[in-house]
Amino acid sequence: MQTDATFQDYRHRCCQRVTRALETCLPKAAYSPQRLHEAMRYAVLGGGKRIRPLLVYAAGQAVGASPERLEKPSCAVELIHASSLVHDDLPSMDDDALRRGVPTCHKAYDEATAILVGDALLMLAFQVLAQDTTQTDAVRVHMITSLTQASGSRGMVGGQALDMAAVGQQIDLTQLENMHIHKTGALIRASVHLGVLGGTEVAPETQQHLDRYAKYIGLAFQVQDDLLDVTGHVADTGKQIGKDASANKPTYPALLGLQGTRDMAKQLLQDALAEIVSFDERADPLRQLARYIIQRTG
Ligand code: GRG
Repeated sequence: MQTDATFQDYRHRCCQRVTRALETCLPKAAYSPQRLHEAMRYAVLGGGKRIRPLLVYAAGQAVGASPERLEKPSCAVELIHASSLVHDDLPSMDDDALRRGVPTCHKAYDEATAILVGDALLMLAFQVLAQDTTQTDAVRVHMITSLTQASGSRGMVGGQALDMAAVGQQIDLTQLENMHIHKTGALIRASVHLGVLGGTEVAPETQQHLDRYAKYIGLAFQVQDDLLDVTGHVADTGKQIGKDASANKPTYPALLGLQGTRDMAKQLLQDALAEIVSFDERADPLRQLARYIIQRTG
């Protein structure tokens, strides 16, 4: 079993690796249109936990994929994530002034630039995947399909639509779960899937276990996010404590209470770990990532 220090080291190395790769694939700020390119780099390179790229690497490692084949997919998921954050912060969506402790993209630049940043990052994500020469044509198409499905109206964008429709509404646990499975869970699930696609001849049963692992941690991620919104351990992210609750958004603590929400997070962790119990030590980063997701304080 990997120690905590070993995992922190693994996480740090993966973050560095993906940040370097993102720096390379983003257009240089000196290229025209400079303001747009500068803002794209601002939105992607200004921090973040890089959980989705980490999942690509950890899932890929669990199935024996070479790190070279995981680099571009991990960039692609982070570019989509960054584009969604830029759009999520806009005045017409969550209307946030701070992200990762610094002004949101539309505050640092302007609203029109932020809309274009989100659009351009999304396109870049698919360009990066389409031009990934480390994959076969079939794998490339499979990866692009997986990521478009996870990001579109049947995935993250659809989840955001449900989220907006739920403001001020009484929704039940099933509806809340459905919203988060799409809004947050779909991209997390796709990250694990892309890691698996980086491997060769992965048995269908192994793929199913990893997919269920991803579903559980995707939900656990959001449950922990709701807890952090209430318990206030997000000072270093600059997120306003209690913002979701005060914005009349349905949350797990509102439906289950604090203890009920903590219990749910623990149960989801156990369920995720049970899916990969028979995997060898190459799956240790996946195990540690699942723990990190519900223990994180930011
Ligand atoms: C442009 C593809 C696209 C989508 C637009 C706005 C929108 C539709 C979707 C919003 C999706 C969204 C922001 C979900 C919230 C997910 C979430 C909990 C984000 C925080 O993730 P962390 O904690 O962030 O991993 P860091 O800063 O660490 O990267």
